[in-house]
Formats: sequence, structure tokens, C-alpha cells
Amino acid sequence: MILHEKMSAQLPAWRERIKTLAKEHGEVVVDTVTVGQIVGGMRDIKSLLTDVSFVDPAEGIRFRGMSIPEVLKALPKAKGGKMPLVGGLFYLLLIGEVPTKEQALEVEAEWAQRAEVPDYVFKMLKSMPKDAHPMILLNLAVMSLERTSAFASKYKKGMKKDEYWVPALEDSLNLTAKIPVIAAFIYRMKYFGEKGKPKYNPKLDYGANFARMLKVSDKKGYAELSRLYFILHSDHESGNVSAHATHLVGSSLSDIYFAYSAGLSGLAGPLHGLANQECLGWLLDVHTKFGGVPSRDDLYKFAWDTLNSGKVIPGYGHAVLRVPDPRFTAQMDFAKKHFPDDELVRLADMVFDVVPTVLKEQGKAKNPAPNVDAISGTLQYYYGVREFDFYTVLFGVGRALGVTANYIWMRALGMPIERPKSLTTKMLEDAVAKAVQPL
Ligand code: CMX
Repeated sequence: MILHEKMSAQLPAWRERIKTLAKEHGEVVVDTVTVGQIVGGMRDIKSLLTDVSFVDPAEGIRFRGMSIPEVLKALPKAKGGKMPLVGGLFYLLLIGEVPTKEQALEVEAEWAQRAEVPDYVFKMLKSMPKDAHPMILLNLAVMSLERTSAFASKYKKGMKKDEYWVPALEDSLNLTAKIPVIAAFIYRMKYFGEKGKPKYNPKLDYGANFARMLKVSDKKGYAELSRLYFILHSDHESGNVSAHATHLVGSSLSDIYFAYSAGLSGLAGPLHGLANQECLGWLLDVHTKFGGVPSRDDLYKFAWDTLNSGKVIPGYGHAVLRVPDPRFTAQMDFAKKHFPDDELVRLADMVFDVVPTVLKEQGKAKNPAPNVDAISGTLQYYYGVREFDFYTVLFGVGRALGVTANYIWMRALGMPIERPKSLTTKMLEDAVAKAVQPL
């Protein structure tokens, strides 16, 4: 299989580089840690290693060194579309090279072969109470597949450390192949009462399959959006909650089903993946209150009312980024190209104009610019996916690509169990007293 071959060829050199860093330069200081960082969510502490993606605060995400516009341009395109094949993106994340069309299609073919989901998973989902959040359903389905883990069964039998990545890759391909099928089933079951098993069509790519299985009205346009959406949401370096949770759990040699499930649980939080559902809710509140796109002044006041009521404005701000998120820009460009006159798109554009000013005036948010969530729900809404609580599931489908790529590499490089050190409040106070002691 192409991914296996390509990774095998790269591994000896990568392992050597990591070994040299650890053995010969282990004492080199890269960063220092302040009290503020310890009581402030470990913000910006440089302590994670990944080559899959990097977020530059002043520029946004780069996948394997490539910006979003570069990725969208360079990757092989899906048949009949202008957006790249998701299989090509997975190849890029994992191998670090832009694939040929044939190579991207090989990944797509791997997924098509592995997309069958066992019946008991659907049965279990059908037995859940109607009010279960779709993120719970997705998470349960993922956990229920853990029994199929090649990594867990090989580990139990005994496996050499430098072989870990092989079943990790196998599990990751199985998991990423099945997630769109499970997500589509959850959507049709939860909101339309359908019980049938979605069928993955091997003649179609990942994005087109998802659109077809979701059965939204305009399948063609939605296939293009799905490709873009999954690519944009795949990875955002390793410190964000979903990526970090997956990485942390994986470091204990839990298999990818356990690890990704932890990532999904983190993604379900309102400050992370749930923000996309909240953001569209906020836009629609504005739309309903003013009976359409409001005046700039009304929007300005509405934004202040949100802040004054103690809430955050969803879709704005970021822990690392200090500019508008290029993932926001790519989606806004898509909307302006395909449906520029849509009222919600016009409203989202006005929000982009007004909210940063309001946040700057309030002076709290370090970054008043939009993040990925400020627009993603608006696009889904346009294509008829109007069930807000499903939006985080969509994020989860995309995020699976990045966290699995990282998981495979971490096992390939033999990364150890993660174990930072904690201190007590008294220890921090003592450290402060020592630091501020007069000479
Ligand atoms: N609206 C109101 N206040 C905001 C804000 C926003 N959009 N963004 C930041 N702030 C506030 C913070 O709540 C914080 O206030 P306190 O000091 O009272 O606690 C202050 O500004 C400083 O925060 P920060 O350092 O700029 O941002 P953080 O790194 O702490 O948090 C984030 C980042 C994304 C959680 C935050 O900007 C936020 O809550 N945004 C809205 C929710 C959102 O869009 N989340 C999605 C992020 C993308 C993703 O992960 O999916």
C-alpha cells in the first residue's frame, strides 16, 4: 500500500534525526515557562513535536509547510470539481509530499475498501435516547469499533516498538474510512428518523460520498463544500484540545479508537468545536431580531449586548492566531463565489466588519479576528444542513484526518508517554517570592 511504502522509506532518516536530538542535544533550552503560563492554560509553551502542521500566529495554518491557498491549488482535484480530493490531503499530511492524482486516488480506494461499518454499530446507535447529542453518538460508535483494533490485538500478542506504526496506520485507515458513514447515519437517523445503512460508493471520492450519504438537496455543490470543509478542519498543529487530547491518550499506547474518542470529547466543548454551532445560532439571532441583515449600528449594539451579558462572541478570537484565520477566508471565498447574495453570507461579512472593532474596544481578546467557526455553519446552512448540533460532528469527521496522521507518526517515532510535571500553589508562590526578593 502506497502510504505504508512511502512512510517506510522515510522512517530510518526521521528516527535518526529524533535520536540525535534526544541523545546529543537533549539539554538545549528551547523555551522557558512563566507563572502566567502555568496558571494560564499552558498557553504558547513550546513543548510538542509535530511535522504535520504548524500554526504561525501571524499567518495561520500550514500543512506540511504549505498555506491553505497553496494546498487548495496544489492537491489533485476531485472528478468534476475544483476542490481537492480529501485522499490527497491525507497523503500530504502523512507523507509530507503533494501526491499525484493516482496516489491520491489510491488513498481514496483504501477508504472505499474499508468503509463497511458492522451492523451492531447502527443497532447500538438506534437504541440511544432521542435527545442524545450527535457528538455522543459519534463517540459511542467510535468506541464500539475499538474491538476491531489491529494495534490493540498485536500489542497484546507482543509487538516490537518499531512496528507500532504499522497497525496504527491500519486502524487509522479503517477509522477514517468509516467515520463519514457513521456521521451520515447519525444525521439521517437523528433528524429524519431513517434507519437504513448508508452505502459508500467506491466510484465516488470521500467528499462526494459524504454528500450523497447525507442526502442534502444540492449534492453537487455540497460535495465540493465537504471536500473543502474536511481539508480545512483536518489539523491545526498539536496544542489544540482535540489534537492534544488524542495525542495524550495515544501516548499511553491506547489505540486510535480510544485516542480519537478522547479528542472528540474535547472537540465537543463550547470553546472548541461546539463554537461553530453557537456561531451560526448567534448569526440567526441577529437575523431574526432585525428581520434580515441589520444596519451596521444595530449590529454594533447587538455585539456589545452579547459581551455585556457575559457571553463571548462565538467565532472570534483564538488562542494562537493573531490574524483572520485563513480557514475562515477560504470558506468566505467559497461562499462569495458560489452564493454571494445569500443573506446569511452578507450578514457574516458584516459581522466580520463590525465584531473585531467591538472586541478591540472591549480590549480583552488578544485576537479580535474571526476563526474557522465564524463562517463554517453559514455554508452548511446554505446547503440545507440546518441542524446546528450536527456541526461539531462535521468538524470531527475532518479532524480525524489530522489526529490520525499525528498518531501514526508518534508511534512511528517511538514517542514516549506524555507526563508533564505539576506544582502546588504554594510552590508557585515560593517561586515568585524567590524571584522578587530584593537584592
Ligand atoms: N468574545 C468575547 N470575549 C472574548 C472573545 C470573544 N470572541 N475571545 C476572547 N475573549 C476574552 C476571553 O474570554 C478572555 O476573557 P477573560 O480574561 O475575562 O477570561 C480574554 O478575552 C482573553 O482571552 P484570549 O487570551 O484572547 O483568548 P483565549 O486564548 O483565552 O481563548 C478562545 C481563545 C478561542 C477560546 C476565545 O477567543 C473564545 O472564547 N472565542 C469564542 C469561542 C470560539 O470562537 N471558539 C472557537 C475557537 C476555534 C476552535 O478551537 O474551534
